[in-house]
This record gives sequence, C-alpha cells and structure tokens, in this order.
Amino acid sequence: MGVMINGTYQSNDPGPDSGAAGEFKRAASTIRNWITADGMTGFAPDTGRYHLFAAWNCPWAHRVLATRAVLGLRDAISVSYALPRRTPEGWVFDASGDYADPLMSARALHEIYAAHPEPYTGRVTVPVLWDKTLGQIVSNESADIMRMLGRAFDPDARLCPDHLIKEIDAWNALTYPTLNNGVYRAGFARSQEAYDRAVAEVFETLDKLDAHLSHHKTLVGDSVTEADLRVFPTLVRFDVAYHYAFKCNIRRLMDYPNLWDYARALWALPGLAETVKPEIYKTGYFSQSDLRNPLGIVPAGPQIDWAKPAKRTLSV
Ligand SMILES: N[C@@H](CCC(=O)N[C@@H](CS)C(=O)NCC(=O)O)C(=O)O
Repeated sequence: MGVMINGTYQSNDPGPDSGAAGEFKRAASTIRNWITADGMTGFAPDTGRYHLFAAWNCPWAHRVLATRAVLGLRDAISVSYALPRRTPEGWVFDASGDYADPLMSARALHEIYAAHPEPYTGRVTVPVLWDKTLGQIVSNESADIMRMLGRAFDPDARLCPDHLIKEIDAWNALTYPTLNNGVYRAGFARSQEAYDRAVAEVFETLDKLDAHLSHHKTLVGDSVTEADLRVFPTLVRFDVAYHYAFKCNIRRLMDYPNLWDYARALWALPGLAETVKPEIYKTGYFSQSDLRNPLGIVPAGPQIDWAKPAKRTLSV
C-alpha cells in the first residue's frame, strides 16, 4: 500500500496519519467534481456514463454501493470490485472474474488515479467515481458520491429531499466523526487516551441512535434517507469486526433492541443485503497487522442472524 505523488505511485506507505496525542486522522479527499440533475457543472447524470471503483470490505465504498442498490442504479452505474484486501500495490484487480476491472482492465487502482488528467497527489482510496465520457475521476469522496446519486440520479431525491437536508446533515455531522470514523479512531488509536475518547463517543452515539429509534422508524422522517445509509455499513460490520478487532466492546449491536431491529429492517430493503459480506469483513479486519493482530488469526464467531425478520418495515 502506498501513496500517489504527482500522478506517480510510490509503494512505500507513510501509514495512517496520527496526531500528537495518538489519535487517528483520515486524509481528506481531494477530487471533488459534482454531478447535477441539469448537468450545468459539466457532469450530467447520464445512464451508463459513470463507473464506480469499489471494494466490498470498505465501509466508505459500501455506503455508495448501498445507495446505488436501493435507488435501483445498478444498470445506470457500472462497478469494478477490487480484491477485498490491500497489497503493496494498494487495491488490486484480478485479470478476470469477479475482481477484474471490466472498464480499463487495470491491475491496480493506482492506474485509475494515474489516468486522471490532473496529476494526483494523495492516498489511493476507494470509492472512486469515474466519468467514461470525459475520461477522468469525478470524485473520490464517498459522502459526495452518495449525495450526487441521491440528488442528481433520482428525480424525486427520495434519499435526500430539500426539506430534510438540514436534519440529514445534522445526523451525518454526528455519525461520521463519532461512529463511522469513530470505530477507526478507536481501532487505530496509538494511545490509551485516544482510544478511551473514541470508544466513549462510539457508544454515546449508539445509545443516542437506539433511543431515537425506540420511537422513530428511521433517523429522519419515516422512510429511509441518506442518514440511514451512512450508518448502515458501520452497523453491519459492528459485531463481526469492530466489536473485537477495533476494541469497540462495551456493547454489541445485538444488545441494542431498537438499533438491532432497525439494522435488520435496513438489511431487508430490496437490493441491500447483496451488498453485505460478513465473511469478507471478518477476514479483512482480522488480517495480519503488527499493530492489531500480529498472527492474523481470524475468529470463528459471532453468529449473527441478519435474516431474522425485523418488527419495523422500511422503504425508500
Ligand atoms: N474520504 C474517503 C475515504 C475512503 C477511504 O479511506 N478508503 C479506504 C478503504 S476503507 C482506502 O481506500 N484506503 C487506502 C489507503 O488509505 O491507502 C471517502 O469516504 O471516500
């Protein structure tokens, strides 16, 4: 795994950034063009124009894949799935099969970043949205890609309607740092203090979500919005990976009656379960890591019954 400097891949990895107090810092995404419904930005939501580079194990790619699935955009936006583990070449593709890149026959994701017309400097991350018409990356920021799919590709903007944006953004502002990235801040902390802070925030937010969901079907309104799909990838990884591999073990998702019911109701949305790959998460998060799992032994459990019917029924 490495970084790209001025359009050229360097395989020596500086590793995840950490601050003076040992806290984990995620690098900011830098390619951030915008697709709009009217195409005034130069990026129109044309069917077949865009291609997504993703990996099943990445929660940031997952939220985009979840959006694509529930909005029925599979035919509109094609996907290449990188092998669900990183290598010295970063994210890589097979020559054929499920993990090949049908668009450019790339063998590594850094080739896609290298093909972007403006020389790129930064980490070679998934997800990436590629524009086949202009031959460039549209965006490598999952939050932006989700919002573009939700707003530009769906005439009714059901996941993110104007009148709910404020409320959706308020949930996102809480769940991103404390939960989605919070589990990483716990798992990658390099000091007890940084871990303590992160893990406390993870569970404060889970407690808050559970309380909210005791009298609401979803986070905003009573149908599924972007705010729910941003929480979902973290919830489906929680018991199988974060609880143990990232030491987020005060409670399990299964211990939260409302949150666990809500998570299964989301899982049951048409198309969403196919984006969930618990075995891949397990092998990914428990892969050999000098910091977290030196011997790379993958635990057997837990058993999680995602298909157990939820009390609530959700729709988009
Ligand atoms: N801000 C990015 C973060 C994406 C991200 O961190 N992806 C990870 C995988 S989960 C990655 O590709 N990391 C590769 C690296 O840092 O070298 C987003 O949300 O789109």
